[in-house]
Amino acid sequence: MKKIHIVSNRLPFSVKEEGEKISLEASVGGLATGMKSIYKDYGGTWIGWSGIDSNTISDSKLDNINGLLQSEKCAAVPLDTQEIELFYEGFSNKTIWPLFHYFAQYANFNKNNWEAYKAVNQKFADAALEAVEDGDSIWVHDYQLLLVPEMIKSKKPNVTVGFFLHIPFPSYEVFRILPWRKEIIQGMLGADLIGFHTYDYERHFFSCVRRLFGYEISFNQIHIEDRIIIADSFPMGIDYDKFKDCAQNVGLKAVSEKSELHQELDKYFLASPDRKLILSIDRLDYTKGIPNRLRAFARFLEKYPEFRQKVTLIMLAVPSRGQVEHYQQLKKEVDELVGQINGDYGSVNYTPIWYFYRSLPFHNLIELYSSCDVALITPVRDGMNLVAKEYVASRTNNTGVLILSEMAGVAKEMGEALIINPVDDEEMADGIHQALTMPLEEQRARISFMKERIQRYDVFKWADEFVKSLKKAETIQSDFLAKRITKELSSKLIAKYSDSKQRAIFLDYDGTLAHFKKNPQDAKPDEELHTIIKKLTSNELNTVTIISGRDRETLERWFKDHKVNLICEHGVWLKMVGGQWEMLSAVNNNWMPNVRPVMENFVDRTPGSFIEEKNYSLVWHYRKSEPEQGELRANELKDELNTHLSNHNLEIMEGNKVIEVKSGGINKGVAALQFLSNQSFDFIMAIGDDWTDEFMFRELPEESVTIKVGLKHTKAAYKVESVDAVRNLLKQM
Ligand code: GDG
Repeated sequence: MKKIHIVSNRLPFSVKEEGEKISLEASVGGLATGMKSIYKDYGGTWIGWSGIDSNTISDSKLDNINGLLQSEKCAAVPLDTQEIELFYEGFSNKTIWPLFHYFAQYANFNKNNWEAYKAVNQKFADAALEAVEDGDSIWVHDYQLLLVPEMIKSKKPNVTVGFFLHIPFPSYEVFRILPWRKEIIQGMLGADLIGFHTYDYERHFFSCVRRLFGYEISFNQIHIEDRIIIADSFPMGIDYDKFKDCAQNVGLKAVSEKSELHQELDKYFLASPDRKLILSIDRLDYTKGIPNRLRAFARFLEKYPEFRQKVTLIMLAVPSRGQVEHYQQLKKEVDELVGQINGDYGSVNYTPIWYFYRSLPFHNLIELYSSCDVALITPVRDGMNLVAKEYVASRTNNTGVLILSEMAGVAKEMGEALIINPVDDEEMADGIHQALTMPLEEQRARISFMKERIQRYDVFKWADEFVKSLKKAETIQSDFLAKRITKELSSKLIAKYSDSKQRAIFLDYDGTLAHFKKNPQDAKPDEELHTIIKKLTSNELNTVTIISGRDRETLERWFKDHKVNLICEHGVWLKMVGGQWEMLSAVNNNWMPNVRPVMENFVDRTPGSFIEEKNYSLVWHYRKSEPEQGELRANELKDELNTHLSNHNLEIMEGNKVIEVKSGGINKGVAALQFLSNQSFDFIMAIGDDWTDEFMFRELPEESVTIKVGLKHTKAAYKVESVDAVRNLLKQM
């Protein structure tokens, strides 16, 4: 079986030094847990930094560490003091982190840091390239390694690369600020599959790809020259059972077995039965909204004085990135705010905020989750936020209330939480009040609903789903390559052409013979195209037909000097060489009962959209839908109609925010067949680039040479990349 390798900034082990003795300690973080099964089942190597500064450790110790890591199937990427400063603390944490979390004012754009980021990404890529073999897959993680996918792909195109971003992907308006924005997107596009926590991050990414590179995106597939890249959302889960089981054990412990913290918590409740605890846990990071949370808590105590003496906020702030200036400022601000609130509202036997600036052991975390009545999780930006899911998983009796910021990715999944705006003190203060007064029944209903989902979609499922999609991406890519016209294939087609005596050649115009132009009237034939058509039509064995959606007048004007037949308006009109325009049509409505349910399904899945029924057509309107979702669904609908309703000779028209399905068997396929019906040909070729040409590819006899321009899924037998490739092929005929 082919292997799957993992690349992440940190390895899933940290190195412990006790005097001369060195050992490894396995990480229990979400990523390490999620990857465990993947890493074991697929027997790959985990590539990453060990956390050791290679400048400050002796060579013999480093060898020792590397040996230990190797036995755990890890390959360490050594980083020295300067690399840590410029690549990690610098570009990763002072540029990408703030910018991607919408703290553009904190982002610094230092060229040296960027150069170091590139160089260190190359180091990671080189280490990965050493581990992989052709046909293997690699899963690269997070914002520190955005350039790695391309660095791997360019050297080993046969390796399937997945990339997952654990933080938000910002809107184009923010992303565009980055001087190296194009390089970053290009780096990510080296992957075959790009994963995000939410659909919003995915659509921001698509928007950046469209705006910066103009690549075509259909569904969730990005089409670049000779590759297809899939982007999708995979909301990361937690090890649900681990949290549930530990919380159950905590609940069963005898007093003597309880930790000191747990005994303190018990004492607090014993002092008065109507006492309540609110929990706040995060790394001390400016994205987590800690000062806002503190201010809102103060506002709560001010607005609802009856809760003073009764409600305590336990705030665990885990030290993080202490070398970076903005984190030092934040620490100062939080220290001051805690002091101020405790000073304002505290008394001899009441401390409003219990503040811990440290990391606690796992069992303490569970004790906090299971003891606190409310979890207050209010980041100003957060890719996902696993603490919210951990709190819910640990509520064994289903009580408790989760207050959640709408800016955290997790809010998309946990609609049953109290969702608040993290900068709105008033709303948060009222949210706290609502949480503390919420009836138990309502608490249970909300928590059990959320539990169901996080139990089902846990971290193992998340990893599995990503790997499944990675395999699908591999198949899509190889399907695409299988149909591509290579040099050898092109010679075979030319030989087939030369051996034939009666040839019918159907050529679509826009996107096939001519490049698209902003103004359609500017796409008229150039000299090269005139020469190609002249040569093709001068061969009397050839019957050449331009078959297009264009109107009669335009086609007639452009091709008046050529001996070509014209079929226009998607098959409504035909004009033979030297003849008059004639209409090809036949109308019926018997397809409508089949199409309506398909459209209704899209109405259900796309808020704001609706169906209009006309005499001979059904129209799906999506102007009022969320714009990017509407576009995405429109593409899906077209594909579904093309795939499932091919027997009906339907004409599917894409208008301005509408998809219209017309009756009547008017399409390029019917027109081409009608054209062929009175004549016999021993070589039929059709070339086209869009979905209207799919009718032609489907209707023409099986032995026809049908060629799709572009990489999209097609009924055609072959594909070519571009208009230029079409012209090159025709020139050889
Ligand atoms: C990034 C993204 C995304 C916290 N304090 C202690 C402790 N923790 C554990 C929690 C939780 C984890 O740390 C924190 O995870 P989050 O998801 O909340 O946040 P980030 O660290 O910022 O993670 C984030 C995540 O990546 C995954 O993709 O959700 O949006 O920013 O698991 O339990 N663990 C222990 N002691 C503590 O004091 N043992």
